[in-house]
Amino acid sequence: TAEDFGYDGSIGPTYWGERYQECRGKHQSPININVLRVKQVALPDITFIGFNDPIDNVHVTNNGHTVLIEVENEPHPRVSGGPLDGTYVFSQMHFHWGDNDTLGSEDKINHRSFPMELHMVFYKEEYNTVKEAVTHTDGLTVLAFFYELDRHQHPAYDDITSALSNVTDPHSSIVMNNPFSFLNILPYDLRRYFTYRGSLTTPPCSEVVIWLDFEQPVRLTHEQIEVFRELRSASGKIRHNFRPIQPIGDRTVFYNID
Ligand code: SG5
Ligand code: ZN
Repeated sequence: TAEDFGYDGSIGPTYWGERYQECRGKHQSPININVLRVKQVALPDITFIGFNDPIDNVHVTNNGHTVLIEVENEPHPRVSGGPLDGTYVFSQMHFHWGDNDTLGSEDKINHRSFPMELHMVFYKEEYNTVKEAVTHTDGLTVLAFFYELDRHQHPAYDDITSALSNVTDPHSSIVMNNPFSFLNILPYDLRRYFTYRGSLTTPPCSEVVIWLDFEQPVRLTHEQIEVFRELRSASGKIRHNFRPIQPIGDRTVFYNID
């Protein structure tokens, strides 16, 4: 649960496996993606359902490990197609970042880190709940988006950063003032992505995630990313919350370009 793992010292990633057996598994996330070793494929188009709709009652929560964005109203956005069999329902999104702009992403590409990464977590509709979904190897899909630095502010992120300044304390939560649309915060190109089978990147590290890592980063200013680094946990600022890369083992990463 929430307070028994962290990113430093005796509760850091090196020790997760002592309490959570699955964190020692052979199909863990994150990984480094070596672009020379990926298998190029032309997968069916991904269908993004409800990503364009303005959503009211979006909750932003500092849970002491990251900031979670959740939607209250039904129906939740959905995703299908690509490598996915069936439809996956939005659960929550959250971010991983680093102490400075040279690190912070979880997956890496050719050993390159990005300053921040967004995870949109979806559970397979036929499993009805996240709790049930995490007991199936195809239970979750996470859409992952990298960030890179730009000199120009990304206006769609202003609503998020102003929400963040109201949840700097751990276990604080607010409802966003303005309607929020998923597509507005994503990169333009959603056709090029890497996909592989992996795990949750936090305990319990369940190996139930179909990862989709979109190639085109979202561009933010240093100042916009700095707002995330002001968020606090019970023991001070959340300076970093990314897990180190794990062995790829016998897995193949696929690269969709079509
Ligand atoms: C997130 O990472 C959230 C989890 C999420 C994991 O950071 O974890 C925390 O913030 C620690 C408490 O989301 C929740 O706990 C929802 C309340 O776990 C899940 O989404 C489980 C289904 C791991 O997600 S990740 O692999 O995409 N990084
Ligand atoms: Zn995550």
